[in-house]
Amino acid sequence: MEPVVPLNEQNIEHFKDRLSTPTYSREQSKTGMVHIGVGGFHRAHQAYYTHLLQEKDGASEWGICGIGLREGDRKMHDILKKQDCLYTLIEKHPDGKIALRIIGSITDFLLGVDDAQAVVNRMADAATKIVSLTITEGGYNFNPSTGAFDFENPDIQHELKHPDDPRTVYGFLTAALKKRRDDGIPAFTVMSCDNIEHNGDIARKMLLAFAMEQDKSLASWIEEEVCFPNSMVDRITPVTTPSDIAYLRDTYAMEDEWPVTCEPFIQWVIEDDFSNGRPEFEKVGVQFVPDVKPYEKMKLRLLNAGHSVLGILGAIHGHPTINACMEDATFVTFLRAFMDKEASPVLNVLEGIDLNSYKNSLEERFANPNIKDSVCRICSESSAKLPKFLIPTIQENLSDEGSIQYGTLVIAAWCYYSDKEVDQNGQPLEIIDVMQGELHEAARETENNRLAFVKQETLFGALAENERFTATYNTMLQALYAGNQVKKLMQGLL
Ligand code: CS2
Repeated sequence: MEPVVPLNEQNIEHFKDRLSTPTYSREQSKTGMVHIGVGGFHRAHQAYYTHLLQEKDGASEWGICGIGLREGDRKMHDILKKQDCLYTLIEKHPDGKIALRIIGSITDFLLGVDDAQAVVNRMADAATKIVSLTITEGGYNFNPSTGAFDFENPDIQHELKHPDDPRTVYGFLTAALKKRRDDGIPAFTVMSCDNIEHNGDIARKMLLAFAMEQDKSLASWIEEEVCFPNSMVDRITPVTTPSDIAYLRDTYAMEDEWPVTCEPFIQWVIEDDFSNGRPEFEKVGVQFVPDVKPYEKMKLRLLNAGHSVLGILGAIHGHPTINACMEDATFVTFLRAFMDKEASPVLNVLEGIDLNSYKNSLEERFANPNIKDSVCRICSESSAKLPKFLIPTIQENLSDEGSIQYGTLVIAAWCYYSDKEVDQNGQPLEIIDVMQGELHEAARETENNRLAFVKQETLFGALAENERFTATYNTMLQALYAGNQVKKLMQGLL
């Protein structure tokens, strides 16, 4: 058997003949972008687009330095550092075809928990033109129902008292921007790549709220100098599994400890609003538009909400993956009914976009049998996702006299899921949610107080006060708690 060779810069020559390896000089790469939150999605999306651009024209000033701010980022840091920041992107097509690329656009990785000053210095370096973020919906530190910055967060409290010891993204951004201002270096752009409507506006609002408390003159400088483009980002990136690692080992005799898998589809629509220059991403298919909001809303309310609909209902039914849900006709019809009758009516129609083909393409993407995106990944952090993806659709339909039954069944199922923590076959559910303790407590109250779960105002706003909602919700909840199969309830609505 051929010996297994670890992936790193020195061994890249070895893989050149069988795999697509970077054709640009990584040594000449300067760090033009610093990225906070290097997970699968960043590596399949922005780092991939940057790699394509570097393949095309060198683009050597736009290398990426990854940053991890949490202890949980250490594993990714250690593996990537060991591999000279190289990793394999495994693109899985529905017909079984696999496209492999070794991505070289990330050139360094720093951990804020180990050396906060090194992170601040890198962000404050004149070569850094953009600080980009995938810190997840929960990372923005705002109250989902009021939208206000959460000053109660102990790390935020700490940073306000000790600006030299940053912990959260806000502490790091302000420390670095202050240093740039004091050193006479132009501001960088803060480019949010998270699934939040108006992600740039939210990043701006939160950073300014924090900076105002910390240093008013710095806040004014940020207000004047820093651009925060809104963007819509899209590529389904399931969690890497041991079989992905084994596949590279067995087929290519390569040891990549953390490859990334993704679907072939990719999209990035972004506002052309940068403080200090930007890569020419349009050369590799990124769309620059004056206003991204309608695109963001369409994606969040159809793709992400659609995922949550399948994920939550699929989880309690016992489907392990999104593609398993799409092999079940009831789920397919239910998803389409939700998209057509509840999500689409409250969207602004985009000129030049055919909503029907967009929904058809979502169905195809969700059905990709090789992606095997677990319902566990989709349901993870639902407390941060549903208030952005699904609850606004229900609220808007309540105001517009629109249909709410499909969305409401998902909320009732979420309560059941949070309460029981097993599926309807008695199998344990793997629940990942920072709020799971509170969700479980509130859901447990349901036996005595039907509305306890939806009375959590930070998540649901005033939904529990709306009679049409509570009547629909109660009927569904009762049916679920009486032991009816969720699939039966779904069929009853179709
Ligand atoms: C998913 C997203 O976890 C989720 O909520 O809907 O991660 C989704 O796969 C990406 O946004 C696709 O672009």
